[in-house]
Amino acid sequence: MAYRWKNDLTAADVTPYDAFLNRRQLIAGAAAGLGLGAIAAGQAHATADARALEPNTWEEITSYNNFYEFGTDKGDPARYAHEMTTDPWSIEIDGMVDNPGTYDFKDIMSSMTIEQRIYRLRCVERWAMVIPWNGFELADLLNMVGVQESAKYVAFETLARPSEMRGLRYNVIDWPYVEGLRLDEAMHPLTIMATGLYDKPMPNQNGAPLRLVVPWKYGYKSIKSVVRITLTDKEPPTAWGKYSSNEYGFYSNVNPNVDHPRWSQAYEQRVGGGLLARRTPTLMFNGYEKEVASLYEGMDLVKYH
Ligand SMILES: Nc1nc2c(c(=O)[nH]1)N[C@H]1C(S)=C(S)[C@@H](COP(=O)(O)O)O[C@H]1N2
Ligand SMILES: [Mo]
Repeated sequence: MAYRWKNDLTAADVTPYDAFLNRRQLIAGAAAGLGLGAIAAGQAHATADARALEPNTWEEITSYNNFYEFGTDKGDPARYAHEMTTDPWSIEIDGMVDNPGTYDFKDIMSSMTIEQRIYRLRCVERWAMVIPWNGFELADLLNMVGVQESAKYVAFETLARPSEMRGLRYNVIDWPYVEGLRLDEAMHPLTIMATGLYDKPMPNQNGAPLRLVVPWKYGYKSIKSVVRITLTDKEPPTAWGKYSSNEYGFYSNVNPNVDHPRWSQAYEQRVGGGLLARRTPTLMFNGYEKEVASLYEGMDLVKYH
């Protein structure tokens, strides 16, 4: 990639104290406006941005998780994921690539540019967070191994080690957990392999040592603890798509206008306390419409949900 992606949620915009103060004032201003029963459209929009920019705490991000390999309770990953060995770790990269092989995680880390990306995460279950990830662009890794002309999709696979993953005793979904992206989605500069959060190595419950993050799609696309990446010309099967294809489509773009068959997706709820925890409208492509809408131009987003 010739350039580095800079969006509205980089550390530079979020961390400085004056920016923080600014957001606080926006929130306070909006709250006052609410009391008077009058929020200008612009002010309401600023409030939504202020809410979106406030990262969740380390505690929230590492104690409320979905990682079914360790159980289906939100607290199970924090309780049991420490049983997973993450060192050594290697990733098999195969299929339609020039340099297939087994790549050591440490070698990958030393050849990639690690940056901080503060992204919204929206689970299909309607809870949402803002997470300061560290990681590298998936495109950089794919360019390193050399994607062949014939490749159209990227398939991903999670570790499946029954001795260290107690959730594998239950056939909730087919193990290993698998996911997939279209090649242009995988190459998009917003798509990262995350290797840490809050500038610390990735906690096991969040998908150590590296997991995919695709911020404009429902959280289940962001597959954890990846051991295999395959370039292919066929749309790859996905763990939740195999479970129920009409509920969990291949694309799974966050979309307030396409409901889950069993619940509305018009609203979401931030994990975490106080004023920020209120129900708020779901954002198209999770707030990344400007960056990714062109990937889906002319596509029927209901049919290809
Ligand atoms: N291997 C694997 N990856 C997974 C999951 C899982 O159960 N197994 N859950 C997904 C879901 S549903 C969500 S919402 C996110 C949650 O990521 P977090 O726990 O880091 O917030 O991880 C996704 N990746
Ligand atoms: Mo999820």
